[in-house]
Amino acid sequence: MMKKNMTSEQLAWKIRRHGVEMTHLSGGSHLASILSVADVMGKLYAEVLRVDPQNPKDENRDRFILSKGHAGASVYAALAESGFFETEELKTHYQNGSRLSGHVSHHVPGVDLSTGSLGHGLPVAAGMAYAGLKDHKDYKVYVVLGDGECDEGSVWEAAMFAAHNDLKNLTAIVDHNMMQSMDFCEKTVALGDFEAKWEAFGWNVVSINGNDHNELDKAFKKEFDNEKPKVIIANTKKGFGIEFMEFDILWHYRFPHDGWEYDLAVNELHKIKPAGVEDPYTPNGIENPTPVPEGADIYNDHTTSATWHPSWRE
Ligand SMILES: Cc1ncc(C[n+]2csc(CCOP(=O)(O)OP(=O)(O)O)c2C)c(N)n1
Ligand SMILES: [Mg+2]
Repeated sequence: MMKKNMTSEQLAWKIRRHGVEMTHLSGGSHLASILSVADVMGKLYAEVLRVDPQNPKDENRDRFILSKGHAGASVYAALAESGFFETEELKTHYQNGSRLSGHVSHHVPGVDLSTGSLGHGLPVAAGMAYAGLKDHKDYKVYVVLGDGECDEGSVWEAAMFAAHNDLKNLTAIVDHNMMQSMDFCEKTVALGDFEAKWEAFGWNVVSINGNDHNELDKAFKKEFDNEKPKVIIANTKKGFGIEFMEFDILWHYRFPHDGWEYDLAVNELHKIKPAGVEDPYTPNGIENPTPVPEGADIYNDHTTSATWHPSWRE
């Protein structure tokens, strides 16, 4: 298996397309979470992480943890497209007997930690970074968290530990899509001034549009003149790339059903397909898509509270 050379935009698109297919085939969930983090994952696997599909356990590899493990399809797709295993296997995701379990499994080549129970990725990443410094290794540790996940106390305990121990080799990326599983973060346990909180915990903070590859590029490259860990606040849209899913909480759990949901999802992705990428499932999109039935509540907001909306932040 060879690593396919792709730009981060091309890889991000592939992650989105695999994510639609994997959730569609399995009846699996969290598609909106996969879509919001696809650009971060594309950037990491196309350009940032020093990992080798021929030697997934290389002692000197960069470590990566997808702490928001419910978006497991995004890391499986990134690994398959990077040559860690065949992309054909992605179709088994969430099925009985598949090693590509719904949440992330460390039995899959290239995965450093099983995740899905939120709040554990940063503590483990901090431990890996601490060990790396103690052992005089030059690997780096990257961890992706959800913003709702940051309601977990263990995140802030690890944040203090990382700053106290000057873990400069640690980068956390928060997929700040303003939503969690049932509602907006603001309406669940508000994060307050999020950037200021990380700063107060002793971290270097970069806040960017996390669906913009140029901004991601600058954020990953940005150096600070101190020994502190770095957090990239990636301001994203939950469901980004498929308009009828954007900022609609329904698509945290719902999968694209047969018929118009799947057809429209695929065709929406085809509208933003970068040049030079092939769709492995429906090369030309869906040619005769099922029409959206009359009365479908397609653009309605399904959020439990309707008094605040993330689009207001702009
Ligand atoms: C410890 C724990 N509690 C609850 C859940 C159930 N759960 C799965 S996804 C989710 C919402 C996570 O929101 P966020 O971290 O913002 O991720 P997003 O899907 O928005 O990227 C919750 C509560 C879980 N996986 N782990
Ligand atoms: Mg979120």
